[in-house]
Amino acid sequence: MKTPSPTAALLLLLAPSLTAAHYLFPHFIINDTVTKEFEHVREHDNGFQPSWDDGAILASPDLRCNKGAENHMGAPTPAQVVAGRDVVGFQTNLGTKIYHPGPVTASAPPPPRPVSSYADSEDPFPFPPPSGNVAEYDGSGDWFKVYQLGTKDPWDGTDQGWLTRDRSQFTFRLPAEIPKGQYLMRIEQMAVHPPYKAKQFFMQCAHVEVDSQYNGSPPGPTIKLPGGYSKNDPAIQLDSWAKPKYAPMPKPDKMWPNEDNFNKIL
Ligand SMILES: *[C@@H]1O[C@H](CO)[C@@H](O)[C@H](O)[C@H]1NC(C)=O
Ligand SMILES: [Cu+2]
Repeated sequence: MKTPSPTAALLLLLAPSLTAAHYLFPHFIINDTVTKEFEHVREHDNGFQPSWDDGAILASPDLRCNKGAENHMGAPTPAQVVAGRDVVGFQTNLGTKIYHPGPVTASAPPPPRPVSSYADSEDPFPFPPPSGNVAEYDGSGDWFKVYQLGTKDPWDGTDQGWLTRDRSQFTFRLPAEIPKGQYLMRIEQMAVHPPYKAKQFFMQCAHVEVDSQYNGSPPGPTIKLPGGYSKNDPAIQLDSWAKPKYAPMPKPDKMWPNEDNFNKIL
């Protein structure tokens, strides 16, 4: 029998403390396959830290894919998925269970524009990039929401009533109504447990290449990140200590193309 390498032994020692820490979403999921960490997910430099800073995160580009994500744009390969067919999603680091109450949402901006539609631009640093390449995309475009997980209905206002509670995988069937192209796909968990109306944001982005037959109207409604969230939003005003009976979801108010992926656990 092989003796475990020092690295493996160290990992075993570290595992319990990581489970008690906060979470990352380094694994992309396609159907039943959990891919290697950061194979398709863009790493960031924020470690396990939640983001809030008294709401400053809502006005920061770090709200998109987390602090320092731009330093890792070139690393992931895009996950190859088919709209209307594949189940996609994210798994936490080491299968850590989400123990903070609060919604999980997954959203995507429209694909980076292909060269052909960008021929006469004079902007030297165009975003979305002219290449259509997600590895050059900072997520400054318009984001639409494709998945969300909130509370049981009816909800008794408790932490246990969140459908996100104690889960480590968040998956949904990619809607058919998504145009072909490369995308960033963003997962966000907004922890609502801190006192009063403070929040903790955990977010991360995956690189995804969608194959699709869809050429209908573009996905929407959309928001910008930052810009689309405000401290006054009902979802962010939720006071989890006030025994709420209803949990408003983060913006945008509607999902694309319909609400079928709301609170749906596969
Ligand atoms: C995912 O599962 C569906 C059946 O539910 C299958 O048609 C498809 O080929 C699978 N995708 C991949 C990438 O294996
Ligand atoms: Cu916390």
